[in-house]
Amino acid sequence: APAFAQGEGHDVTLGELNLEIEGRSAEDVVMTAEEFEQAREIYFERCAGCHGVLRGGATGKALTTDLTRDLEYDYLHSFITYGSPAGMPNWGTSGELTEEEIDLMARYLLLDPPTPPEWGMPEMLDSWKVTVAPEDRPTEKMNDIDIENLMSVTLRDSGEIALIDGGTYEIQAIIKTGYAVHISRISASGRYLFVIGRDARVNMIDLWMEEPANVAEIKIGIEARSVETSKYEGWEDKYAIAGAYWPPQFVIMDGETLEPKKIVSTRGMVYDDQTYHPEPRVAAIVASHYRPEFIVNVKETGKIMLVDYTDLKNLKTVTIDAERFLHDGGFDASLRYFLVAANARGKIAVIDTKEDKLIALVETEGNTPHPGRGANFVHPDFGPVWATSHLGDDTISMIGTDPEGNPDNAWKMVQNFTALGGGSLFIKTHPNSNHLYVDAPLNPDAETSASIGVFTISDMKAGEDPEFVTLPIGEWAGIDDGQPRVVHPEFNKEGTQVWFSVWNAKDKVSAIVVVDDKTLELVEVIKDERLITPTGKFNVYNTQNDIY
Ligand code: DHE
Repeated sequence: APAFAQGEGHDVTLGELNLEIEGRSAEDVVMTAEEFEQAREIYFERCAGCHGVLRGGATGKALTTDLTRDLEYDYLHSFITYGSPAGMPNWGTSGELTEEEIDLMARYLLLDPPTPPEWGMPEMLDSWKVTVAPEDRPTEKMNDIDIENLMSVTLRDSGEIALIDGGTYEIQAIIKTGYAVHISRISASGRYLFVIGRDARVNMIDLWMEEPANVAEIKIGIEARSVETSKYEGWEDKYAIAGAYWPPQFVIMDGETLEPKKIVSTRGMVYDDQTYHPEPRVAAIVASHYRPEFIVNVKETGKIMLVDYTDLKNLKTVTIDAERFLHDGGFDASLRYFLVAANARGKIAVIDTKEDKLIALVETEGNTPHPGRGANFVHPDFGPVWATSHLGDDTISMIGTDPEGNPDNAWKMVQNFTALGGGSLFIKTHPNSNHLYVDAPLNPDAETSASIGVFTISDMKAGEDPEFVTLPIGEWAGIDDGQPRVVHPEFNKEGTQVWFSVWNAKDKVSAIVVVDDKTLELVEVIKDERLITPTGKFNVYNTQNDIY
């Protein structure tokens, strides 16, 4: 813990900042060192993802002290309590932060943020563990699990994943991982599962073992969100890559052991005004199917790096100027084009991964596009499209993705329509489905945040707002304690059933609800005391093959 609440050699008082807070005097310190440490932790867990460790802003507003001291304590206090329709959660009224914690955070924001330490090769090697060496692993699949239909489910607040059978709904394993696992990705062969925690711990799980378990792990930084593995022909399972929020960097690792091979810093110039940015965080990473490359999206500088992994010593990288605040995205149905949201700029950047070029920057009409990996389907009038929902409002935007068959619609926003409400994070369909599912977990209204909107694709018409039906997934889960949010639709392998997480507080009952895709009827409610705060779910086959 720092000796002082602010690194200026003394505890800063309210008087020194000319701040008046009801019930406190000018001689009072803004906060004690102990409070500072507690606030730093809350900031890391709840705020840094959107606002940045150095508080430069991205999905959330900048919170540097030149701004916060003008806004003043009362404003910060009420903003944290009530949130905003543009995506700031209502930490107070939702009960997620207590009144004391909100007061603490409002005061914390008046002080300069501490800079966390660097994390280079020595730290990575220190944290690297191979628990089962490649030569000690099975040479064939040793279990009778239907691996392709497994779901890897993030148990956010218990620091675990659950492997659940997509056919029988049985929990096959609960595996300890990093704090608040963010995503799961699958190796090209389908054998290895990689997960990354918010604390930047990468776990590698061997699905062939009699009981799937960790075989290697490493911590690649202090804070992270993305992991992926090489998928190009001839390079299957050869490398893994993980991207960090802090320090801003990515690392390419051996695909069998996670041995760190090459660390690349992403600090540098913002693409447009070419000023230096100290914290350009690594957002989504995908593996190209057209070249031996990783596609690394750098948030604050707005650059997309196409990193050729064939020669790590003579690393060739194509760096594309795209747009600031790149966040999440996915491929089109042909897997040739990659679409990524520059979310705080309301744009989608489209990369042709065959030609290694930016081919379009499409403006969506909604506020803050948040596609997850997006949804691909064939629209009756527009042909193949990719769709995203939005964090800041209820808009769904569709972009044409077929330059050969439907050139007039290609890389244009062909239509916007509305779903349940703002606060949407994910949208999903499957090649075998005629439905498009949209969530709204961050909507301030409890009923909306516990529901899913469903559109029928074959009924969609150019120029007409499609109707949708609302599935009361939260109600179907039968949980009467807390205020669970319904998040992240994910299909089973066949595309016949769709799973939703009913995400409740850590000490309350959560569930997974499975729905029949044809009839939209409830199939199963999976409840188990081990299912603590389920959020993302990743079907092995669909994730391995980028089907969404
Ligand atoms: Fe995520 C994907 C970052 C909050 C669940 N999230 C991603 C990706 C990034 C990201 C960069 C893309 C990874 C990739 O494809 O390689 N997420 C962030 C944040 O910075 C943010 C806004 C704030 C934070 O503090 O983390 C954030 N995310 C959340 C949540 O609160 C969610 C709902 C619950 C949770 O588990 O933390 C959440 N994020 C997810 C999920 C995906 C994801 C389920 C993967 C979607 C997919 O289908 O691929």
